[in-house]
Amino acid sequence: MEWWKKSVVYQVYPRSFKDTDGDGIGDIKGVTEKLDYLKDLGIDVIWLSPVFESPQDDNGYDISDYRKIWSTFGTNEDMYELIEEAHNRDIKIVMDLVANHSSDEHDWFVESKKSKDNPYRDYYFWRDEPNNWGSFFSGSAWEYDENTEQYYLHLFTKKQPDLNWENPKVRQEVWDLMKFWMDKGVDGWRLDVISSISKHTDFPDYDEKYGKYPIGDFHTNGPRLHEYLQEMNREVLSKYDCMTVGEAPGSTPENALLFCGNDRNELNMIFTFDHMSLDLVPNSHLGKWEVKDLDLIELKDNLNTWQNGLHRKGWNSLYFENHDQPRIVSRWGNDDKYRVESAKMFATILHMMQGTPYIYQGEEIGMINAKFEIEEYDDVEIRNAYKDLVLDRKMVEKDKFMEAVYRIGRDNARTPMQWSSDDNAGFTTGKPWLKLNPSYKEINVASALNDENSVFYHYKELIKIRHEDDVVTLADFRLVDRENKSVFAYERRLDDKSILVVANFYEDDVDFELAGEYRLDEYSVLLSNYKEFEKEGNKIKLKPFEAIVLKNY
Ligand code: TEU
Repeated sequence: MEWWKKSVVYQVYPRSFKDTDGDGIGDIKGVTEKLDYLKDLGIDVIWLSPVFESPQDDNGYDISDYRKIWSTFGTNEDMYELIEEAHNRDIKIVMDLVANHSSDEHDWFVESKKSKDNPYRDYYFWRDEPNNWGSFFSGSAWEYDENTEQYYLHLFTKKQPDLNWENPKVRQEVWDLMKFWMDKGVDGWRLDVISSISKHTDFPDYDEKYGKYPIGDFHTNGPRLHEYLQEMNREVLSKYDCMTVGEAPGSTPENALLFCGNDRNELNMIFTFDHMSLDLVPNSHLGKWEVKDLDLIELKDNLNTWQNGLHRKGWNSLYFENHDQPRIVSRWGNDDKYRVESAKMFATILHMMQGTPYIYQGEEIGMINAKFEIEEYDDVEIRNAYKDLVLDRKMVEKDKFMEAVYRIGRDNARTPMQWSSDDNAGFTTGKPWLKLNPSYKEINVASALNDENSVFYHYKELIKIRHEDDVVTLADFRLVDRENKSVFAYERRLDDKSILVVANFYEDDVDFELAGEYRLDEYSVLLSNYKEFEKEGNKIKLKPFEAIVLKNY
């Protein structure tokens, strides 16, 4: 079995992970310093958000030199040391390939914008007139260049010009930079916005009914996407024992199999956005900044569709958090009285499903969302949306917009990692680049390690079960009692072996009657987030956010 099918991945956002030189920004030496902590947790792979040279317009997702480590994060030698030290602990390193676009300060773009006949001109998309496509970060996806009197495409900020993958020279540049790092020992890639690398080169306008600067189907899953990925696999990936996960906004289980189907020779798995969009109002004129309550049955149906859509045909990634998503206990759980129970509940329902689980830094100690003044946020997505929607176009009141930022803003995940209750949570001896979440006094690694009932040890146990039990890896998935509005229950079955996961998704006690086909007395407790559970015959009396893993073998 491929190693990444038994692995648990931990995502490090280096800027916020650990600062060792006192400049208030995390660095690569800080990751190396914490390898033993991650080994103790039991993770197998570290996915490192971008650490390459960058002007940091989008915190490193705007790369100006793909072969050089950003000096504030350290040196290439620091990166080689991290790779070696991780490998010494049987931990693999996956880097973040941001090749849908580069920085506008990359040499390629500096050359490209010099003249229409520059050899690098068609490394990017230049047109005489823009179409009506929107940027994910507000405004038009086209920026006018006075010097050559043309517009260039940028699906993100204007400092992130989209690379033209139609140009075989661009693809060769990407293959070469991937091989550069894999020859240094990097074990794979998370591929940023990979579903956008193929453009509809006729650049059709969206229908005007979608308003100003729409973002829709033309932004993803372009005509040559899978041709490019099959070429990437032939030219690079097939030559290494590596793991790949593509960030694929706009994916459904059907087209996910085009990326990661067993016979596709493209990627190993993708990140879908489906389940993490269920509390966003679809096609809102405010984009992602209009939130609604989550419907548990919608979540269960969505996860069920992905579990059964890919099972035995491809492979699922499993996540609730990353550097673009808020803290799940604040978003869908209870980050106050039942923070620990709800954090453990989300971990349980995610990690017992089929696929490779991803833990985002701080998720393993149940970190929560922050509430800052608008001026205290760093994220370019938040800042641009505030200017566009609140100040310029006055499409939403500031208070309502800020409620959405508190709920789903990306900076919720980017506040510095909380290592201890010491100054700056032990993250830095300097001035942190982003305000800390004041919760660090109570929520931190040091207190978690000293508390056998902490969220940390629950994650550690889930990881241990996954490593030791092939049923978790190979079994099928079926929802149990789909119609139940409070309980998320499912079965993993492999031959006559059965794991039952039963989770109360809310804070009210609820009785859960197992259907007759399941005889509770044939099951024993594999893991629970409470000391013991109450049962009467085939009925379980679930406490707030109680999550139980039962097995019959
Ligand atoms: O995100 C791609 C993406 O789809 C964005 O819309 C992102 O999901 C959005 O900001 C969430 O609201 C990737 C990276 O994960 C993100 O950090 C970068 O900002 C973006 O690409 C550009 O590189």
